[in-house]
Amino acid sequence: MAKRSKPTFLQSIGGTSKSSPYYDEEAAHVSQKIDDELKREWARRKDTQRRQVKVMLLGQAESGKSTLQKQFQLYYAHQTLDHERPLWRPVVYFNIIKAVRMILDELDHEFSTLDSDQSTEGQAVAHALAPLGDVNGEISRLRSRLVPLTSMEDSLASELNSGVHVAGGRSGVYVRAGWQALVAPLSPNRSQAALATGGPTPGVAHVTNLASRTLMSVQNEIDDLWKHPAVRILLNNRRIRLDESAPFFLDDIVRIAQSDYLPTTADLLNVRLQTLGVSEHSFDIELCGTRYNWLMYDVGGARHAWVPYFDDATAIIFLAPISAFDQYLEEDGRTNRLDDSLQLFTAICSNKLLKNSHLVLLLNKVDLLKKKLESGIKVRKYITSYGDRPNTYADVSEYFRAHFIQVHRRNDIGRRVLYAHFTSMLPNERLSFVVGEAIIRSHIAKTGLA
Ligand SMILES: Nc1nc2c(ncn2[C@@H]2O[C@H](COP(=O)(O)OP(=O)(O)O)[C@@H](O)[C@H]2O)c(=O)[nH]1
Ligand SMILES: [Mg+2]
Repeated sequence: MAKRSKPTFLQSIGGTSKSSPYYDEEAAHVSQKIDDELKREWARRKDTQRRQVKVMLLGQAESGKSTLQKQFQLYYAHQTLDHERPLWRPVVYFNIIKAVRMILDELDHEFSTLDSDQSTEGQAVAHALAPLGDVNGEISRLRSRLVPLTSMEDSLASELNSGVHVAGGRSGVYVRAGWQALVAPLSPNRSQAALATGGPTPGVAHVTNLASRTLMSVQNEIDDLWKHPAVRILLNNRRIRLDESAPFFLDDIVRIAQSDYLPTTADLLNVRLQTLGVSEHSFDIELCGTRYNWLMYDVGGARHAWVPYFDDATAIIFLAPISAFDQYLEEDGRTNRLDDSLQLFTAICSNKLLKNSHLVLLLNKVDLLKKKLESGIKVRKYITSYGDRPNTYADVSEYFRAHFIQVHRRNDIGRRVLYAHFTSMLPNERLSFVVGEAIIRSHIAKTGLA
């Protein structure tokens, strides 16, 4: 049977046909052109639809969402991160100032309570500190030398917030999504040039430059404090608790205190900054010969509040920091952070609005988990159900993974495959590629493009 050709656009809307007395070559030509245009438009729409991948990052505060987003940016659009580099300078300064202030606060607290602390742990600490001599005097001297630096914490926070006071205060800086544009509305080249000459960076705010100079003048005191035997003892006994990235920056104080300091890639990945609102990042990713446009949403702070806006997300990447088994929420000191992650994951699995999105679970911060277990921290002290299982990385990580898989099996409303990976955001450069590939592959399979 001869194949019937499809009617042209004009024919399909009841226009001229070859058998019609009004048939005219010109009209047929126009009709064909419109047809071709429509076909192209239809193909283009289908193409953008299948090539756009919308990814939502979810997980409790400090789970590693922003770090994962930076890893993607590094891998797929590193020039954009290079442009941002100078803008991260005040954030690194802020991380250092906060760490110094926290050490001093904790020392203060320890010295005022140690005498009356009759617990075995308290006695052990007092015993270890005794041979050090006049610790109190040495720390007081360092404290007064460091006042010019520690007193800048609030003004630097306020500068990062572009003068907007945001609740959270001393526990951290909360910036709004897109803060980079507000901190320094300068072309990156100009600010980099200024950095290279060592002079003040025009356009980069006043407090940042002041912080830079102050840091340079008190770098020895910071180093003395950080290496002080009393601080070491209290850190080892977990009487001083700092942000996880604090040791990384304090170990490198001499490098960071230079006037021409520009944050390195490792600095960008280690720095901690809490964002409010949703930040969107776009990457073009080439995989299997096809270009995909990834829109990645980092949903800071507000947990579930944003979910309804993402019911068309291709994938959700849920980050669970499994190193946090011995930590509690900042806002609620009784909720274990691992329990909180499991609850959050339960809510995401059972959320009807998200049931069509792929689910990727990243059991993150395995490097920290290994370190904690090696240093002798016992899981069963914090998670009683762990019982007498061996306190090794292999057993602990598998135990945690099994819990998340069980939550998924019991609560997943979309009966989805769960892609679960153990990750560490810091050293593993291939991570973003692995996760990206897993999501795109399943996207390809779903849309029938394989
Ligand atoms: N050691 C370690 N630190 C990590 C890892 N992932 C993130 N971090 C650090 O954890 C802190 C919080 O991470 P961030 O991405 O800001 O968390 P968010 O609140 O979920 O956006 C930062 O200081 C990161 O450098 C990891 O896999 N290992
Ligand atoms: Mg974040």
